[in-house]
Amino acid sequence: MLDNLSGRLTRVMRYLKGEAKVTDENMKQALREIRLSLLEADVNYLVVKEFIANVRERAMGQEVRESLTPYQQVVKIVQAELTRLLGETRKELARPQRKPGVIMLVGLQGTGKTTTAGKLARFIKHRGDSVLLSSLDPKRLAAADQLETVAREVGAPCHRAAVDLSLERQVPGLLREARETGYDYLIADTAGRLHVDATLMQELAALKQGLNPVEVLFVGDALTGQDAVESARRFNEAVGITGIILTKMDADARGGAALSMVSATGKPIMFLGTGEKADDLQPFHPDRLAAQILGMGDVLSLIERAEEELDQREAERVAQRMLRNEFTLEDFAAQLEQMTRLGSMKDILGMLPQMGGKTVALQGAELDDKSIAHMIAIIRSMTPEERSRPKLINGRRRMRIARGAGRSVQEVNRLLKGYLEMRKTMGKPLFRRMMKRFDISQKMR
Ligand SMILES: Nc1nc2c(ncn2[C@@H]2O[C@H](COP(=O)(O)OP(=O)(O)O)[C@@H](O)[C@H]2O)c(=O)[nH]1
Ligand SMILES: [Mg+2]
Repeated sequence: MLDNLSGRLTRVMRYLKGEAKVTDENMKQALREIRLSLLEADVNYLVVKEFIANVRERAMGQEVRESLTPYQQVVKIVQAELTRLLGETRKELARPQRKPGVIMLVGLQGTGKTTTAGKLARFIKHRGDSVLLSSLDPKRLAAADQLETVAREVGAPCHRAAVDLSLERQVPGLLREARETGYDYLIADTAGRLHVDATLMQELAALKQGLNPVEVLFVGDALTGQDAVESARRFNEAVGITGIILTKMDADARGGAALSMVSATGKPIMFLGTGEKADDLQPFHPDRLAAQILGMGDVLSLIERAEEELDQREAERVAQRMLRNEFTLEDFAAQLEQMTRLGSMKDILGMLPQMGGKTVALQGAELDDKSIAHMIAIIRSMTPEERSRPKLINGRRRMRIARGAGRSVQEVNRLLKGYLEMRKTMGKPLFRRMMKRFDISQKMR
């Protein structure tokens, strides 16, 4: 996700890190690079201009000049500005005053509305609310079929509009039925078109009146960059939206849509679609994405995601141990095991803090489930004492462990190196602050 932009910005930051002081000269150089990174990411040029002006003003001001760690100050400023650009704070899905709370999905054809309807249903169910999916696209039979398939996958009920009756006439009955059954939410999947057109907008506006939704979410394809931004603006003008879901972020290396959306529409990004499967939906947190773009990883999202699948107590225990710097190889093995249960490995590892551009724990290792199984086998082949005191593991022990696990000594070495680097990261102030913000200690009380 946003790999190109992230790579470039991380390099700029590393360049500044090599400089003892922030001067007019090196700051000018850095700002030029940041500007190019953003333009290359397809961020709107006016947005870039303002961004650079803000960073320049703050970076050349007193706060940096007088600071002992100018590099950190600049990173902080860039991170804050990125966060602002992405919308500052997370906006949660609105709670309905009256059931069902209707969430209407709008957008062009092929952007991912139907897929996202399923993902959202799953998200809402996970929160413990009930949800009904509804296909309000009677002109295309295939549309309702697709939504039914999606609904079955996530275990949510699905309603389809009758083809022989106008939508306006059907909506009151649909709402009444949903209310009487007691659904908390109703997700309305609507028709799309290839281009923004007036008829579609009128239909959607009329439908919105009938549905009286708590959210009208524009679903945009991140890969289409500024086109997605432009169509969000048009939908907002014609229909009025309350938020944005950007799909196909898994394939978007640039990031122009994500970084321009909020300032172009004034509406928050609420979720990111990160794949074709039903659980490939991430609640959007501006601060976390900003940290991730700057190569600082997204530890909070990682923990949140892991937590969903894990025993809560186990997650807290591991987090506590990380904070106390007691994260042993035993914990590492347990984490790896949990990871294999958590969907795509690449996603998870992408969220770990990056150091020097490489994922900390597993440098050079293939990031698939098989190699994770090998790593677990290696740890399992150690004695309990070795697991708690890895310093003991000398050359002879390494050979024994490798033989026991049926792996090579190089793999054992790589695993130990990865583990030690991970521990080092856990000792770093940034990581510890993020863990503290997650506020484990409070939860334990
Ligand atoms: N890679 C990726 N593909 C997605 C994502 N969301 C949707 N898609 C794919 O985009 C295509 C169009 O999705 P669909 O839900 O039918 O779009 P709709 O026409 O707006 O309802 C399908 O092939 C989906 O699998 C996403 O977040 N990542
Ligand atoms: Mg569809």
